[in-house]
Amino acid sequence: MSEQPLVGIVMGSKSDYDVLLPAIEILRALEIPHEARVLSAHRTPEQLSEYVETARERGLQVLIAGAGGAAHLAGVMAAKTLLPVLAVPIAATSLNGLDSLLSMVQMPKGVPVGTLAIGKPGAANAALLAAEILALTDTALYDRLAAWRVARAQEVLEQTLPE
Ligand code: RP5
Repeated sequence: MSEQPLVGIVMGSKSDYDVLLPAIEILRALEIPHEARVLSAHRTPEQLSEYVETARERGLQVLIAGAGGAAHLAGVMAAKTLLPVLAVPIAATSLNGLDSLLSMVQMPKGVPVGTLAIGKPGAANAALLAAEILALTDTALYDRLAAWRVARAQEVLEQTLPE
């Protein structure tokens, strides 16, 4: 997107991209400027710090962190910023994302991480929650979000079952 990004999506590996795609698609659909980066809390700690520490001055307002395994990414990011950090646990190990979920949701008191569901539903909801946060001060976005919600309800009402 050419506009100044408002939402920054960080994933621990390119292998997380497919799971985070629903978040990117929703941000696109709601016309929310965003950016996505691969940065790892343990493999690129300095670059991750630089990204998060400069996020606010670069205009970002919400951060989304997606990671698998021990998934310390979101907590490390939250430690470096007062921007809201929304976390998406990713099933990347034999524990199927439960490891990431517990890591993200069990942040010690004082440094919050808003943790969503494991996998693609969590990614989609992270984007929607980011949109709701931004819509607090953006009435045009609020209207787009309301229309999106109405469209989802309409989809359900139009569903038919076999005779
Ligand atoms: C985590 O380890 C990443 O977020 C990813 O979910 C997982 C596996 O990473 P790769 O081995 O695919 O790079 O750090």
